[in-house]
Amino acid sequence: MRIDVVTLFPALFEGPMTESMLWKARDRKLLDLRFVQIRDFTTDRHHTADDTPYGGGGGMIMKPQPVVDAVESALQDAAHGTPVILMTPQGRVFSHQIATELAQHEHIVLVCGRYEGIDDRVRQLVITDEISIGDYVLTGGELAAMVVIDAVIRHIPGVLGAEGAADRDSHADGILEGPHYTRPQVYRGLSVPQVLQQGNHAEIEHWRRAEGLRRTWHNRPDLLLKAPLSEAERYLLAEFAEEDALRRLD
Ligand code: 21W
Repeated sequence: MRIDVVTLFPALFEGPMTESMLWKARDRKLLDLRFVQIRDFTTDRHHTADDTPYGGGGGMIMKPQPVVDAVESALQDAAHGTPVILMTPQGRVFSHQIATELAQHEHIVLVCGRYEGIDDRVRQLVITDEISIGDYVLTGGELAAMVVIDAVIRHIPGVLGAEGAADRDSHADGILEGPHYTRPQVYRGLSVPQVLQQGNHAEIEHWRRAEGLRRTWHNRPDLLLKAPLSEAERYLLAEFAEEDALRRLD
């Protein structure tokens, strides 16, 4: 898979993109990650990439021409339908599903904004998708692009090693994962649950699903509206609700 990142700050990617999984993916030629420096496409002698906003309001806005030219250089020889994604707080919120969807493409382009934003004609002319990574304010699109790259490349066949399949991930089936343990058997007085030590795989699977459901109930009840649950699982949820109700009576 090829990913082009269009940015004023390619150096921000150096640390994260040369470590661990990302690096292995690049090393094994599964990921062709490139950076396009927007400033290289400015035409004045000061290499100006931003300007003041029409209508006032303060802050600076990225000029359209250097960004559009940078995107078009990333798209040279690109297949029709190559996603050109603007990282923006106004985008649809990134998710596991969007990550798997993007991983199906042979090539994607990520455009990172800085300052107060990018002249909207960039969006109108070359952008096909807009993605936010959540409802909080960052200083630019670069960290958000790194989050997207990390989540997407896990779905390229061959990138994940012994850690296992991306379709077993938390979020893949709409409920959270349960707790994990390794040795020692007792740490600061806390024991590994009996069921994990006994090695009955059916019971272990059942326990993991139940604990995952418990975490989902407590931390992400919003996920339960969409999760496909069995009769037995809905019964477990009713038990968690009852436990909570009883605790409130204490
Ligand atoms: C954030 C630029 C907010 C402009 C009041 C006065 C890309 C992002 C970004 C940014 C504003 C993503 C303001 C989640 C994010 C990104 C930079 C609006 C701020 N408020 N996902 N000025 N959050 N952020 N103006 O911030 O480019 S994806």
